Amino acid sequence: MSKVVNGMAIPNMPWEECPKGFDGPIWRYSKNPVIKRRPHKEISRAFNSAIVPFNGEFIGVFRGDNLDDIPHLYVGHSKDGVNIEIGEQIHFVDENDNPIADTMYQYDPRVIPLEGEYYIVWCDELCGPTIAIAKTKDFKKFVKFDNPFLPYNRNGVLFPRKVNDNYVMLSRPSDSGHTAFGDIFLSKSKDMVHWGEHRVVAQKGYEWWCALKIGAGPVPIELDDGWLLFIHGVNRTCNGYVYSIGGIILEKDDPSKVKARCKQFLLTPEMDYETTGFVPNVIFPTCALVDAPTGRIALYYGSADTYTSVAFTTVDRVVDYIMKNGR
Ligand code: BMA
Repeated sequence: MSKVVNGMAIPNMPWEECPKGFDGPIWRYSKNPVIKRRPHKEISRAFNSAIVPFNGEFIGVFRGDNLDDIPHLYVGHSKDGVNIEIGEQIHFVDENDNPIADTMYQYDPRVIPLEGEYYIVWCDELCGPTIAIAKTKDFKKFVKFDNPFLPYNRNGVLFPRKVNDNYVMLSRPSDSGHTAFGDIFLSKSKDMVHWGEHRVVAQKGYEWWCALKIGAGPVPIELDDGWLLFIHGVNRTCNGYVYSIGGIILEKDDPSKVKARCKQFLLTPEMDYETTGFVPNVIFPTCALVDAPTGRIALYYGSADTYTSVAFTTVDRVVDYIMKNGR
């Protein structure tokens, strides 16, 4: 049995028991999707987003695709984690409080609680897509730093603590378009500014569901015996890309090493809100709330690049599934 360490109790996080007779590793929320089309007057679709517990409720950073299809970041609030109200667009300042001009687009934010603050890592425009980083204490003022990586790169995910005295970031180097390749890399930094010691963590698979590319999903979940990382994996069909959700366990003291990697997907597009929408057949995990005492997980994922959806599992159930079906 794996135990969550360094986690917190989130007794009010969304939860539904596993449906009777269901034997898969992850089950969907019965009221999906939790964010439907047109959630805000400026936004046609909100998805691939992240929330965290905050003052007894939940707050997050949301990707909102505007009425011209271009994505920007918005703050969102929720009392219960599923009824989510999207508020103001985020504009960044530098460390001296000077406004920074909005880049052309921003998307797929992760929110990482780290050393008493919240880091936001997302895909930003810098002569093409690459990873950007900012931090906030209150979700009102967001201080942006220099981009940690050169273009092109996406799916930056910070670990929630230093490992062996280094900040650690996963990323997925890419091209400027709908990248037809993708592997997960790990980079280290002493100061959150200079990143190096790059390592390949996991490459696209032999398995067809993740044969084209894989990328990190939510912030890795620290266990007593490793790190649980949900990923996206992409299959290229004659009718376009299909994005599923997979799982990997990384070594506790050296998370550039894979302990087990699930050969099968954990969840694949099946429901109408996953197979139909702006980009059909996409489920894309970007956030996991974990209640440390019970090991319950609420996994947030974008569906069909149109909606935000939630699925549930427990640490024991999903780790057991990954180990049994691992390579
Ligand atoms: C990826 C990213 C995601 C998106 C996915 C499917 O490359 O751009 O934002 O959900 O494609 O369209």
